[in-house]
Amino acid sequence: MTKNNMAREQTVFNVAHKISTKTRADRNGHRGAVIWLTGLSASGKSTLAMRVEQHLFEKGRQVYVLDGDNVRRGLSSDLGFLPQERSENIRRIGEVAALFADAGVIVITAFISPYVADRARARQASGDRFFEVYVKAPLELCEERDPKGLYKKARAGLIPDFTGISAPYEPPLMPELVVETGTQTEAESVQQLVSSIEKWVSV
Ligand code: ADX
Repeated sequence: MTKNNMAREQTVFNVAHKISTKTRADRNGHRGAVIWLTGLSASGKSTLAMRVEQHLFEKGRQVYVLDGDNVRRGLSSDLGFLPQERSENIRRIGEVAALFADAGVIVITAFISPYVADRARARQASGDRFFEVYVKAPLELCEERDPKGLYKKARAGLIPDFTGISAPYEPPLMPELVVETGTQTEAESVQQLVSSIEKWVSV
């Protein structure tokens, strides 16, 4: 333990809220939760997240999407795609998502989050409010979809460390849910997610 860490332990304290988790859940009619979508680029994470957000919002739920591309333009604008930078990106999102869930919100995160260890740390930050969803599509299909033209650029060597091409993706070992976007329609995937989330957040 460094001198700095010791100082922090002795000088930074936990401050208790006066509003309990249960009080927040009772008012919202649902629990807070982190719905952690992980999968390759172009597997459908953002599309699904935004559609599910819309569905839940229309049903009166407190819901918000944290999306990789958006967060990388702000909170994580100082980070690139090296392994340690992705880890830091996911660490930040894991902590921010945990705060959202604590506030009673259903937060849907849409990040590649390629490393098992980083996702495990995000789970730790939220405990039993964390639900991992593997948005699964074969690499060939993602590459064929290539909505942002990034796979093409990665294959041409213009983007280094591209997930699935020149950087690894470690699939979840025991996700709470697998959504097969390669074989289902978008509407089916949305429905599958919405009904699982409704179950997970019920009071
Ligand atoms: S993560 O690995 O740190 O979780 P994140 O989800 O935030 O990644 O960002 C992924 C998005 O950044 C992709 O959808 C793509 O648009 C863009 N991107 C740019 N460079 C890369 C890269 N080298 N690997 C993966 N995605 C990249």
